[in-house]
Amino acid sequence: MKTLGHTEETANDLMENIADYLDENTQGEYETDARNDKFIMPEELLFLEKATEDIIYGKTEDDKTTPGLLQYITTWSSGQININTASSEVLQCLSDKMTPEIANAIISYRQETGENGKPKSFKNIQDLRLVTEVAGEVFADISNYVTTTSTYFSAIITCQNSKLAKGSRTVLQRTPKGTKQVFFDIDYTPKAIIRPEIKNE
Ligand SMILES: [Ca+2]
Repeated sequence: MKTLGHTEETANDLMENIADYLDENTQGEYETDARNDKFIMPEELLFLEKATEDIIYGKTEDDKTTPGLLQYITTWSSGQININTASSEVLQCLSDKMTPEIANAIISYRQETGENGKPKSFKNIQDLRLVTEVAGEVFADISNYVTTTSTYFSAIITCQNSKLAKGSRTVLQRTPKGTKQVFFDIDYTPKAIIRPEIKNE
């Protein structure tokens, strides 16, 4: 959240709110309607007192845009960050030592052209050392939290005309035995795709 421009206080309040919502303990400050279990989907954050729509979906004020948290988080994960696909903001969350410059160096490496004419990718996490900026210290700090393959894939299908926007979402998990569907929401319309003049009917 600090990477997105929120204050430490806003970040800490939301962190405590999330912790109370998640943990089995029911004695916290933010236990009203808490699930006391894992989140099922990222949008559940909207139930939380400290997660305002501005934080979740982002806002633009005085020409300054604060991106929404929703595009950086997930509830389906192997627990590791894919260095072949992660955004600069997500990479920066891996370590205090991961500056925006180092995160951008990783992204620049991915955009270079490899031997086969395609963009380069990290074949394994040791390949991260090929990025000079990821010095020994940074690598040691993040190596346990990163991977080079994604396990979960989310697909959002939307239909839209001048009056109506409708969508659905599925989440697939790649397993050694093949791909399985782990989530399906038949009535999911991402707020970001709805133009201001269009309302669901
Ligand atoms: Ca709790």
